[in-house]
This record gives sequence, structure tokens and C-alpha cells, in this order.
Amino acid sequence: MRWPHPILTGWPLGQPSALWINAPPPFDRVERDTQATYSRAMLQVTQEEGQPSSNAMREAVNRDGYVALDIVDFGTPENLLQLLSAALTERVFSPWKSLKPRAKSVASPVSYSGMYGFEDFPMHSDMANWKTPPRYLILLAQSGAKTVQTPIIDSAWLISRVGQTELTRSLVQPRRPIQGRLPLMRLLEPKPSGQQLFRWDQTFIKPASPAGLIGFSAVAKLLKQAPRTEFCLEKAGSVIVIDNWRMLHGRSSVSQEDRGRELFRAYLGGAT
Ligand SMILES: O=C(O)CCC(=O)C(=O)O
Ligand SMILES: [Fe+2]
Repeated sequence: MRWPHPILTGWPLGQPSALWINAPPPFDRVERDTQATYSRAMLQVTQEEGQPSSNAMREAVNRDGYVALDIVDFGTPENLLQLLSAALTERVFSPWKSLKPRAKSVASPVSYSGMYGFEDFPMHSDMANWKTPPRYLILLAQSGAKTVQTPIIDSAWLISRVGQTELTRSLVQPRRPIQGRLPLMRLLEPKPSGQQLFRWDQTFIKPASPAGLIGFSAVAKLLKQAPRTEFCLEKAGSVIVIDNWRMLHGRSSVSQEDRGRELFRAYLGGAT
């Protein structure tokens, strides 16, 4: 076997490409607030002739709620996005957008940077104030940063403590109107497909009923002790794909030396 082992074949442009799927650290070994570097062990993905690596990626996301990849060589970010879209069978909702750390003073006042600047971003799901947030969030390092972490929390841990029923009854609302409306939504929404959607964002949504207040406060309190995985997009080509209906993510503060960090972000799965 060559090393690194190229697990992708049939690259859309027929160009050589390789991609590693990194094994996540065992969850019970991830201590809250640890800065431990992410395990670089490769998942034992054996690429049999003609068998798409998509299965390995889908399995990893279904099991862990996220998958970390190292792009060793790929055509373009657009190719990568098409490949992830095919692997996870969700259409591209929005193409790559560059994200750079910004001071509060130069960012939109209704953005995370406008509110938190270079400080920690609180744990959240993206577009939690939308009725249906996009299913997958993809972060690709264009310019990595060794001291900036992407903490991730599994909502399953929160749901098992607060209660499925309680969270399903917890009504919330956007803090500001979305397209002129303030729809009532649930913190936890069972979907007809059997999937469920957990939304969380203290910055952009607020409780909208007595049960909502109870659920919201319970989650806010538990977040402090929830086990979290600290992932680091440390070098160009580091990628993390996050199930945005299941996992919460954040961003640690950005030190002076890492102000040059640049990520590309894209979403998969229709949002409304
Ligand atoms: O910069 C990052 O690492 C992620 C930022 C983020 O979570 C967001 O803008 O929603
Ligand atoms: Fe985010």
C-alpha cells in the first residue's frame, strides 16, 4: 500500500487526488477543555477496486457526528465540494465563502465577529434561527492556525440529560426577524425521515414559551460541562465536516500570531 493511501478513485476530473479520513479520538478520552492535539491516525479505510470511499465518510459522520479529512491533493475546492455532496447525498446549499478573524469594529454588528471579534465564539449550530438549518457544515483551512480550536459538542449528550420530550416542547424564536417573520421553532425537532434536528444559538435565538425557557436554561447550563472535542484546522487542506443538525461547534479566541487564519466554509443540504 502506498502511503498516504489514496482512498478516492474516479476523481471527477480524472486528476490524481488523495484524501485521508482521520480517526477521531475516543469520546471518553476527550476531556473538557483539553487542548490535546487531534489523533492523526488514519481510519482503516481499504479501498477495494470500484468501492467508493463515500461509504467510509458517511459511516464516520453517522457514527461520530463529524469527520475530519486531510486533503493531500485535490483539483479545486469546487471538486471537493461536489465530492462531499455526492458522498453525503445532500446538495450544495451554498458554495465556499472565505472566513477570516475580524475585529468587532470592522465586522457586521449582526455577525459573530461583530459581536465577539477575536474572542471565543459561543457553541452554536449554524443558521439555528432559520426554520431548517443546513444539514452539513464544512470548514476547509486555506491558511491554518495552530492555536485556534474548533470545539464540538454532541447534542446526544445534552438530549440524554435534559430529555427528549422537554426539548421537543421547548419553543424558541429568532431574536431578530428573518424575512420579516419570527417563527416559533423547537430546540429539538423530530423529522418524518426519523432524523432529528437540534438547534442551538444563544446569540440568535431566544426562548418563546415557559417550556422553552426551561429547556433553554437547562442546555445553557449543561454546555459548560458537556464533553467536547477540540479540533484544530491547523494546516492548509485540513477539513472538518460537521453534522449541523446534531453537533454544536464554536471557535476559540484568535491570538495575534494567528490573525492570518483563513477558512473556507460551505453548507450541504437545503435550508429554509
Ligand atoms: O471561524 C470558525 O472557526 C468558525 C466560525 C463560525 O462558527 C461561524 O462563523 O459560524
Ligand atoms: Fe458557526
